Amino acid sequence: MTTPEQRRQSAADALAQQTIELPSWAFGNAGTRFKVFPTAGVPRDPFEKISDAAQVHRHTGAAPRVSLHIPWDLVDDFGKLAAHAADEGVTLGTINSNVFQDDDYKLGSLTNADPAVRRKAVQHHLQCLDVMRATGSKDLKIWLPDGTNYPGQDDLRDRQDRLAESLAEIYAALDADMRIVLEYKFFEPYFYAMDIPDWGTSLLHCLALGEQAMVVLDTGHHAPGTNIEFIVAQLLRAGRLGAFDFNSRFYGDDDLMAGAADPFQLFRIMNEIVRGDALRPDSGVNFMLDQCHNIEEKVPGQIRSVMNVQEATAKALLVDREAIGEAQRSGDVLAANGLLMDAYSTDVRPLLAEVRESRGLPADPYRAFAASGYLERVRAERVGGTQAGWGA
Ligand code: RM4
Ligand code: MN
Repeated sequence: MTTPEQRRQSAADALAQQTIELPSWAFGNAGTRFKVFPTAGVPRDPFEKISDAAQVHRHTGAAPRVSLHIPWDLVDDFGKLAAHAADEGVTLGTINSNVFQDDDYKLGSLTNADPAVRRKAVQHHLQCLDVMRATGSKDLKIWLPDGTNYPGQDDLRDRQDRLAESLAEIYAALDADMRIVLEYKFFEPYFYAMDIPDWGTSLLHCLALGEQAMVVLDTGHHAPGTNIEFIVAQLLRAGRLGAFDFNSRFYGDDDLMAGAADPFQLFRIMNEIVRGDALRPDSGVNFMLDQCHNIEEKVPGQIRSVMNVQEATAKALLVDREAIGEAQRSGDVLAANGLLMDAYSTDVRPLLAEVRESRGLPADPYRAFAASGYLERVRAERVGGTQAGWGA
């Protein structure tokens, strides 16, 4: 039997160790296909993106890594970018490839029927591996935009075979301590059939590739009503959950702040993570955000998102595991459900404030950042040049 105080203490210990990786693209201007609203003070280059991301870490103590997107974050000297990150107190994390913005990829990249286009797409990933060697990154994230719009447009099965071949070439070039993390998405930018539409397809390719290939679960990439925590449980069981892209959705791939649209869903996801003992820093699951902030300020938007993930995690950690296990085994439906809801209904903000203060961090990172004057300073400093933004 654990007491509530013991559960609170072990939750505090686990929360103090939790880390969340930030996406560099969250700090640039973003929008929909209708309009990108510019925001004053937005970074003009990858160095300034890292500086902004470091602010999130400075105030939360929970965001020590930044994902880069190639080519959006291409620089001449990645060693210099890594040194700048270290100066700012963060490290460079996952490298994201991009095969969705080149004319050649209209009919596919790694799946294209034309071997020359497939070669080009594979080469791009090999270039990403070189970037990783310079930055010290260990994960190559592949989100495959490929798909078809019309039945009969291309042979679905041939596309899978070509994909398997292309992935195998990239996989063969990995260093021993590197991983491919393979994302899925059920629709968009193509609408009849995406080539990696779901976790099953991603998992099959990962299993064929080998142990250095893992599935990425982007919380915005499912059909409405999908039970995402079931997928989490299943991938953990298979030992193939490599990473999350956290964000919120109401309708499509909305990329809203994690925990904003459905905090209960985020809690249920984190509950499976805790149940599967995957919160440990060495669990192999990288918790990342994949978001854009179209109408809100970007650094505070990331801080709020990190806090939302922490709150969902704290609640999941407070579930009385022994009691719920007993209720489940004895078939006590209402008691089991009640125990889960008790944890979800707990106000964990005081616990998180305590955890932060015990680490010398502000109790409320959001307010501390607002009071820091950082936004006012960069708005004045970052005048001239071109703001980073979607596609730039
Ligand atoms: C995709 C996917 C990827 C992200 C790109 C920009 O929908 O979520 O993870 O890198 O968008
Ligand atoms: Mn994603």
